[in-house]
Amino acid sequence: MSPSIKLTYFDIEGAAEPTRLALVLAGIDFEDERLSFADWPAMKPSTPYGQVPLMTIDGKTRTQSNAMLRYVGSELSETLYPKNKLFDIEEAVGVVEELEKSWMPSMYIGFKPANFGYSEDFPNTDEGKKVIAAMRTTWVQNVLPTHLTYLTDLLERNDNKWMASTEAPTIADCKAVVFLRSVTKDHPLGGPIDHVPANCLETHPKIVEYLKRFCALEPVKGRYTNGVF
Ligand SMILES: N[C@@H](CCC(=O)N[C@@H](CS)C(=O)NCC(=O)O)C(=O)O
Repeated sequence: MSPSIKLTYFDIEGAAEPTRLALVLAGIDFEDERLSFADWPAMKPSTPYGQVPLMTIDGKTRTQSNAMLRYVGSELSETLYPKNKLFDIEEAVGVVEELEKSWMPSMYIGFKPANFGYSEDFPNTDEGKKVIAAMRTTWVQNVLPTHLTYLTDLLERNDNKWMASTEAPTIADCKAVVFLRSVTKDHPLGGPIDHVPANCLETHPKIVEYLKRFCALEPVKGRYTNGVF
């Protein structure tokens, strides 16, 4: 019997969406609890690390989105994280995580400027606007294409199917799709991502086809109403 699962996160895709996708692909019923940003400050101190997502499994609350994703993949599915494909899957996960890492500074300079030694108001200043534009434009033009080529190589190695050498999508695809969607749709915290055009993946048509293929999977079809995929 499947365990009783509640996944608690904000009403955005973000860090919980790979696990939500894994649960959906595995056909597991779960409670998809969505917090409002307004409710979060009151709840934050009661969470183990001051963060979400939280996953409550048969009444026990766990943290860390990657742990949740691997738990669902290995314990609740035959195909999302099969042991005999562990290396292929983890290699693909690593390639996706490098892409995520490359984007973080350009993203957070606009949302959390204090983490980079700037004032909270920095994004609204002339200098801030210039720096953010330069960082994001450089990422789109010079950094993203290299990573998209790496992801295309992974797909080509697997007959243009999935990121790891498997017949069915894996946890690597759950992560890849969520990230790729995140740069091609409006950002939940504040409209379109300035300087990142929604068509920024079109330099790599195999990636575009891949996203469409994933989003057309029966359990995923119709899930997304925003964004280009
Ligand atoms: N390592 C954690 C990171 C989770 C995380 O960064 N959560 C953010 C949202 S994506 C959060 O809770 N932010 C609210 C806060 O820190 O107050 C995981 O992967 O689960």
